[in-house]
Amino acid sequence: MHRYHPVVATPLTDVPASLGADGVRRLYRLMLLTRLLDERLWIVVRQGKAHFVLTGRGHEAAQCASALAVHAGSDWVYTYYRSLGAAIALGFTPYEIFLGVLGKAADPISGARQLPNHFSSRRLRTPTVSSSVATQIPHAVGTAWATHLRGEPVATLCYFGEGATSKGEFHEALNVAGLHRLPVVFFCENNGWAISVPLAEQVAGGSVAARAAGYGMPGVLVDGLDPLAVYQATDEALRRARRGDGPTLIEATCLRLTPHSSDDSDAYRSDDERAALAARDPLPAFRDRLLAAGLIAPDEPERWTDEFRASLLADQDRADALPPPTAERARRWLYQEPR
Ligand SMILES: Cc1ncc(C[n+]2csc(CCOP(=O)(O)OP(=O)(O)O)c2C)c(N)n1
Repeated sequence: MHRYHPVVATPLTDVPASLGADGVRRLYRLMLLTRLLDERLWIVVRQGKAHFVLTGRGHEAAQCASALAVHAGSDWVYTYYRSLGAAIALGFTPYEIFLGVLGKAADPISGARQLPNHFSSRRLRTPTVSSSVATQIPHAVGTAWATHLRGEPVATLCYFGEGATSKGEFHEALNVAGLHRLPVVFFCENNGWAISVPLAEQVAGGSVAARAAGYGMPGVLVDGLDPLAVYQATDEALRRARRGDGPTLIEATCLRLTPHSSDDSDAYRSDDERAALAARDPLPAFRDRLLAAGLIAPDEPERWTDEFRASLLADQDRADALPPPTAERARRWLYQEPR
């Protein structure tokens, strides 16, 4: 018994050619997997198995769709702590993410030395990032400058929130990128909140995209709840960068459907505000759009949900069975080793 029975399928007219129908199905599956992993990670914290988690619920459309436009393993990507969906779409596995969240020695990102979800991988060309807000932005510009000097036809994509655009690093980095027409795409996920500080108290002028004009680059405002629009905008900006036409600043409007982190009470938002956000959740909206277009079958969302839930539980158990790092490792790489 399924709830969805589209009678007449209406074709989607805005599927980007480079994504295609298969790409659209893949995008929905990635968003769904990200959401189910996200929910699982918060349960793991409530179970007392992990001390902290920070996810991107409500950002899945912006994150998964933009990451699908990356040439993974060739382009460079700087994520931030909220980039769970981008990480999954780039090729990090849920098992790897459980290893970090559960603080296991086998965590491939940092051996559990960093906070969870500070994604890095040599294979995926995602350099390590700091928890310090906005520090990845000048790093991304440095990477773009290096690839530019070497004449490599690759782009660098850099993710951050709108709160990060108040930091000096953002302005310095965009100035250098604009000045030298570097192959970098700045991707701002604007969820309206920097922890408890609303956009109106954080971003002078009220628009992130408009700031691009001051740095001599295009600023693109995109609906971050519409995965196809996000894919199109990011794909175009990355192509521009790869062919040597310079940087772009994209502002994708998103929703933060959870507290800032598992350590945040969310007390500064009312129940009514949270309910209004939940009603605009991008995941069921995209599902219904694809069902109506006949791009996914009526039974697929539920079937995929069951499959993903089972595989995530198996991943969690497999990761949970492994040991934590040894105490001796805590100081390694911090001080010079005794000779
Ligand atoms: C330099 C610095 N200042 C403050 C913090 C504490 N902090 C962590 S996340 C965050 C909010 C950032 O908001 P935003 O950039 O909008 O991203 P979001 O978390 O909303 O995705 C702050 C203030 C920090 N990590 N680093």
